[in-house]
Amino acid sequence: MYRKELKAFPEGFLWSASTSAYQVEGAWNEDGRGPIAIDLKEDMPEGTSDFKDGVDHYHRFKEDIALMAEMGFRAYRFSIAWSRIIPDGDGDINQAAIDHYHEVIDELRKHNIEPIVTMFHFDTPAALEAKGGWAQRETADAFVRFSEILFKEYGEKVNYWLTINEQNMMILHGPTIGVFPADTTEQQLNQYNHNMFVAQAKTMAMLHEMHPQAKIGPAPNIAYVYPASSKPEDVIAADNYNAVRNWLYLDLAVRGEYNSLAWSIMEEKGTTPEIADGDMEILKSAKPDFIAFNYYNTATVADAPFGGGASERSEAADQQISEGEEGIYKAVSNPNLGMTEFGWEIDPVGMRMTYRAIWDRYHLPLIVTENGLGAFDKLTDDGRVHDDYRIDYLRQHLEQTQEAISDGVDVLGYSPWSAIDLISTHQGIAKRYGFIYVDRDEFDLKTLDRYRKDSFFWYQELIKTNKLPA
Ligand code: BGP
Repeated sequence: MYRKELKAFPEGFLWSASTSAYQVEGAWNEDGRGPIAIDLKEDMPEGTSDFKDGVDHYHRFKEDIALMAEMGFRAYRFSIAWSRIIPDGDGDINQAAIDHYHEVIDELRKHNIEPIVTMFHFDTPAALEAKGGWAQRETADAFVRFSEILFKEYGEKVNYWLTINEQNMMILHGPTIGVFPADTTEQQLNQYNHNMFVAQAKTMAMLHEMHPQAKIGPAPNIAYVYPASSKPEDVIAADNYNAVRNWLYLDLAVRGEYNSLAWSIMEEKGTTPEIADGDMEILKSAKPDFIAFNYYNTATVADAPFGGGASERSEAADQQISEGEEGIYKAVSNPNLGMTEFGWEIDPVGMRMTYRAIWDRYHLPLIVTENGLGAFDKLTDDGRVHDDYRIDYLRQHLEQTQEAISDGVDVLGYSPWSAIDLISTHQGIAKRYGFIYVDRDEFDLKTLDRYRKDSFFWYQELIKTNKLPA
C-alpha cells in the first residue's frame, strides 16, 4: 500500500531511548549490589569485556540524563537492577539502592522525562540462580515480591512499567546472552518460560490493584517471519516459526493462553512444562495495557524436512540470527536485505509488517522499546562520531513507523537502543548503539568522557519538530 501522505507522529509521542542496568551502570560491587548470574560467567567471548564497569552510568546518571534532556527526550527506558534492591534476590532490602533509583527517577522528572522502567532485563540475582533459578517457583515468587517493592516505592512516580525484557530471547538464545548454561534442556527452558509468565501475570494484576493510573506491558523481541518462497511448505515453516518465536510469548502475555501450534510442537517433542493448579487462571487474570516490543529485523525461513539441515548460519546464531530446527523451520538468509557490520539483517519494511501483525492479533497500543544499529563507531578529532549510517537506519525505521501509524496502528512511542553506548550482550563495547559516545575500550576504561554523535543532533531535531528531518 503506497500513500501520498503519511500521518504525523501523534502529539505526546514518547520519544525516548533505552538502556539496561547491567550493560550501562557499572559499579557492579558497590553500595551493596549482589552479583547477577551473568557476572559469574567465566567464558566471555574472546576479546570482549565483561559488564563490571559498564559505562559508569551508575555514577554519571545526572550527566547522562542532562544529555538526554538536551536531546529533548520525553521518556527514558532503563531497568532497575533486582540485585541492587535485594542483593540475594529474595532477602533483605538494600536502602542504598532504593535511594539511588529515587534519585534517578527524580532527576528524570526534573527534566520532564517520563521514566519507562523495565523490572527484569536479563539480570537474575546470582543467589537465586544458585538455588535453581527460574526452574523454581521460589524465583517467580521472589520476582513478584521485588515488583511489589518497586510499586510501593516508585508507583506514584512511574507511569510505564515493563515486566520482562525479551523473555523469548532468553528462552531461545539463553546461553549466547549468558543467562542460562549451554546444557539447559528444552524441557527446562519451557518450565522457566512458564514460571516467568506466571510471575509476570501476578505482577501485572498487582500493579493495576496498587496503582490504577499506571500502565504495564511485556517487552519481547518480535520479528515477523517470512517464508523463503511462495512454496506452500515454506509458508507452513514461516507460520511454525512465527508461532514459536513470537506468538507463543504474546499469546501468553496478552490472552493468558498457550499458542496451540507452539504447544503442539512442544508436545511432539515431549517438552511441555508442568502447569500447576490455578496457573492458567493466573495467566488469564493479567491484562497488559500495551505491548512493548524490541525490533531489529525480520527472519526468513524455509521448509525443513528431517535430514535436510536446520540453518545456513547456525554457528553465528544469536537474538537476531535464527538457528533453525529440523522438522519445524530452516533459517535462511534473505537476499533482499542488507546487513550490519555484525551480520544482522536490516529490514525497515519488515518493521511495518511486524507492527501490523502485532496490532492485528492483539489490538493493544504498541511501544517500540528497542531498535537500532550496532556499529564500530570512531571518535574523530573534532570530538564527534559521524554516524550517518545510524541516522539512515533510524530514519528508515521511523519512516516505516509512520507508515504503520498511517495503516491504523496505535503507536505510543519509540525508544531505540541505546541512549548511550554500553556493553553489548556478547560482543563488547566495540558494538556501539548510542546517541552518546563513551570514551572507553574493551579493556581500557580511558576517560569515560561522553561525546555527542551526529545522530544526537539528528534525534534532537526530530524530537523538537516531531517529524523526520528533511
Ligand atoms: C537485545 C537486548 C539488549 C541489547 C540488544 C542489542 O536483545 O534486549 O539488551 O543488548 O539486543 O543486542 P547486542 O547487545 O547483542 O548487540
